[in-house]
Amino acid sequence: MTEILQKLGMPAPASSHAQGIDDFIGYIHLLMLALFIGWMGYYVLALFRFRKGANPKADYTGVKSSMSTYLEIGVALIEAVLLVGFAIPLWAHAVDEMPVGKGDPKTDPIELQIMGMQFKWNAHFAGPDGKMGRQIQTEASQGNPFGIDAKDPAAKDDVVCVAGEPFKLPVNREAICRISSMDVIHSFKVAALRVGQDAIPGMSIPVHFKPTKIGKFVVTCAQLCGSGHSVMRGDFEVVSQEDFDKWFAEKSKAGGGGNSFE
Ligand SMILES: [Cu+2]
Repeated sequence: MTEILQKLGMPAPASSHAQGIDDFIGYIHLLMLALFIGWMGYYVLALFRFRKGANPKADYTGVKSSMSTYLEIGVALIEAVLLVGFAIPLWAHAVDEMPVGKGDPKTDPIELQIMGMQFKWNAHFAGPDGKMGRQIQTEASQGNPFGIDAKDPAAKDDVVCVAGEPFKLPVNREAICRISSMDVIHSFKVAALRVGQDAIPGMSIPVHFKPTKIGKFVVTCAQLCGSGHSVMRGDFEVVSQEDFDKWFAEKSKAGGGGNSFE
């Protein structure tokens, strides 16, 4: 399935769950194909069976048994059980189960905030102290979309990438992105990772994934958000843990969060 999807323009899967999503898309299409063939067969059968030649006089009474009603109710009940009993709980489980670290800063999930704004994506990591600087909503601006309080000591070492500056993520390590928006509704979309989540002002919605391929990727916006929607992008790079550590240390020392906004 992945090969067919790639021929149709889908980028090669680059996260641990991407293959599962591709397989899922494949199964849905196979199911739709089976339904299509089944219904088309039924349609042709109906055309043949109720043709004018075999039925010169129309029958206005129609079906008398209640069988079809019971069948319809049965199908609706089975679908309701599948949806409410299985699909929704399983999906909620998959989405809500955040990866938990074991206390090792090298292998624990890396957490960051992602902020959409017209028309850019911004990223904010806690610095080496593991603490994100205080954020004041009313202080948020184009240059400081996270509203980081420069006076807070915890903000001094934060790593912040704004105004289109690319950010980095370590390969083969869980990432938890808390997605938000500064203005209108955007949607965080990374096709190669098979990740998508709406960015809603006033909400912080977590998504988690594990990138498995080193390379350059693009966050696009999947929610029409204004005149610059089509050019709204956020570049990021998935790199080895060593390269990530080097970049992170440099960015943090350069005075990420706090200093640049004083
Ligand atoms: Cu947008």
